[in-house]
Amino acid sequence: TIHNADVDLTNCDKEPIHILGHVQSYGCLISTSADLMINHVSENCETLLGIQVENMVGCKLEDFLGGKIIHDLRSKLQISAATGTVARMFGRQLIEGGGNFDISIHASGASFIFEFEPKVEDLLRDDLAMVQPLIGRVAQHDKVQKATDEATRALQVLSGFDRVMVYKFADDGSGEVVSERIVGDQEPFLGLRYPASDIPKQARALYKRSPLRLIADIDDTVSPIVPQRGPTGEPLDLSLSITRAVSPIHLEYLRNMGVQASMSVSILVDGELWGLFACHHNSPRYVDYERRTAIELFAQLFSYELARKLDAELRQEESEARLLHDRLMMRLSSGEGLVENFAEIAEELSQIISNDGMAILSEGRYAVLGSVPSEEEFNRLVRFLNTVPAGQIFHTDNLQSVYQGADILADRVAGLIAIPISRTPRDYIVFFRREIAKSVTWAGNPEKPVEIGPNGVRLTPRKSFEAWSEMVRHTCQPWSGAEVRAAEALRISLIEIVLKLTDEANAQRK
Ligand code: BLA
Repeated sequence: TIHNADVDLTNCDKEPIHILGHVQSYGCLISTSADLMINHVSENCETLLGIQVENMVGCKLEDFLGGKIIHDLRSKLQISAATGTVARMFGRQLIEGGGNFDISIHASGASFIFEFEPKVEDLLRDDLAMVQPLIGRVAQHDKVQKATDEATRALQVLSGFDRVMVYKFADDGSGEVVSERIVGDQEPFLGLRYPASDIPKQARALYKRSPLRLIADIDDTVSPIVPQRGPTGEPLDLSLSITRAVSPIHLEYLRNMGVQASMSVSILVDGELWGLFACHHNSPRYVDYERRTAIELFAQLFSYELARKLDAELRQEESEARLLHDRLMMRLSSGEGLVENFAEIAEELSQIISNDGMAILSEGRYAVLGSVPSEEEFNRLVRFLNTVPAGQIFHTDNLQSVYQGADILADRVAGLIAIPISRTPRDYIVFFRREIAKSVTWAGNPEKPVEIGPNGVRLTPRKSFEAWSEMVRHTCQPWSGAEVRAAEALRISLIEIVLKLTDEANAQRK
C-alpha cells in the first residue's frame, strides 16, 4: 500500500493524488518518451504482459510488442495528441500468441502513457448498444429529479454496482446524495450531506479532467511504478491514467463504510463539476474498459440532458414567478391590505422564495406565518435592518455573523431576506430560513459495526455528516440567485403599491 506521512485528516486537499506512483492490479502501465523509448513501467507488467521489468526501461517499446500493434498505437497517439484526449483500443493482441488487452493511450507532459488491461471476454457484449435506449428514457422526463432518478437506475444496470448514487455539489464543495438506487437490503444514504473535505479540492479539480475512476478492490495489492522519478526528478503525472491507484485516506474511508469497490463518474454542466455518479459494491468489482467507456458515454450524454433540463426548469420558475407576481399585484391594487391578507399573500410568495417563516411589519402592525421571531424580537431586528442603506433588500445565510441579537432566535431563524416596503417609517416583509442541519436528518444506522481504520471514526459516513452539520452551524440553505432577484423585483412592485395605497388614503381624507 501507499503511505504518505505528510497527509492527515486536516490537510486532505494537499495530498498529491495525481503522482502517487502506483497502479491497481487490474492493469499495467508503460510510459515512453515521444520516440517510444520506455521511461517508466509498473512492476505488474511482469505478471500481466510476461515481460521482465528490469529489462524494459531505456529500451524501445517495439522491442517488446508486435509490429502491428506498435503501428496502431502510433496512429492512436496521433489522434490523442491532436485532440488532447485519451485514445482507446479494445480486445487487442500485444504479442503473438498472447492474450487480448483493452488499451488506453494518452500524453502526460513529455511522456506517452500506455495502459493495458487483460480483456474479459464476453460474447454477450452490448455495452454501447445499451447506452442509447437508456439515455432515451432519461430524455423523456422533463423534471430534473425524475431524469436524475432514471439515470441512476440506468447506471445501476450498466455498471451492476450494489449502490448507485448521484452526489450533487453545492457551491462550497460540500455535497448531497440527491438520487439513489440500492440492490438488496442496505441502509439508504439518500438526502445525506457531506463536507467539502470528503472529496477534497484537488480531487474535484482532477475529476473535471478525468471522467471516471474505478477502485476495483480496496484491499488490492497495488503495483509501484519504476523508477518513481524520471531523470529530471519528476514523478510521472497520472492525472488521466485509468489504472491509477487512489488515495489511501480515501481507501480507509471506503473501508470504514463497509464498501469493497467504488466507481465514480463525473457529471459536468457548463464545464463545472455539477456532481458525480458514485457507485459502491460490497465485494470486489471489476468493470472492464469497454464497459467503462460506455458508462462514460452515458454520463456525458446525461450531462447534456441535465444541462438542458436545468435550463428549462429555471425558465419555468422565472415565468411562474412573473405570473404569481402579477396576480399578487392585481389583488393588492384592488385594495386588499397586506397585513389583513398576509396568510394568503405569504403562501403565494412562498412559491417564489421558499422559506420556513415569513413576517410583515407595516404601519405598526405585525403579522406572521411559520417559524419566526416574536413581535418584540422582530422590533429589535428591524432596528438592525434599518441600518441597511435605504431602498435595498438585505439577505444573509448566517444572521449570527452580522446581527448581535441572533442567538435568541437561533432555534427558529438562521438566515433571512428582508424587503423594505416603504421609506419612512421603514416597513418590511421578511422571509426566514432555519438552520440547514436542522432540516436534514441523518438516516444511517449508527450501531452498524465496522472496524475503524487508523484515522479513526472521522472517516465514516456518520461522522462525516456530523462534520458537515458542524460546518454549517448557524447557516441556512443559501438564497439562490433567482430568489434574490425575485425579492428585488418584489421590492420595486411593493413600493409602488404601497405608495399608491397611501395616495388613495390621503385623497380620501381630504
Ligand atoms: C475521493 N471521496 C472521494 C470520491 C468519493 C468520495 C465519491 C471519489 C473516488 C471514488 O470513486 O470512490 C466521497 N463517496 C464519497 C461520499 C459519499 C460516497 C461523500 O459514496 C457519500 C455517500 N475523504 C474524507 C476525508 C479526506 C478524504 C476526511 O472523507 C481527507 C482527509 C479524501 N476522498 C479523499 C481523497 C479522494 C477522495 C484524497 C481522492 C481519491 C483519488 O481519486 O485518488
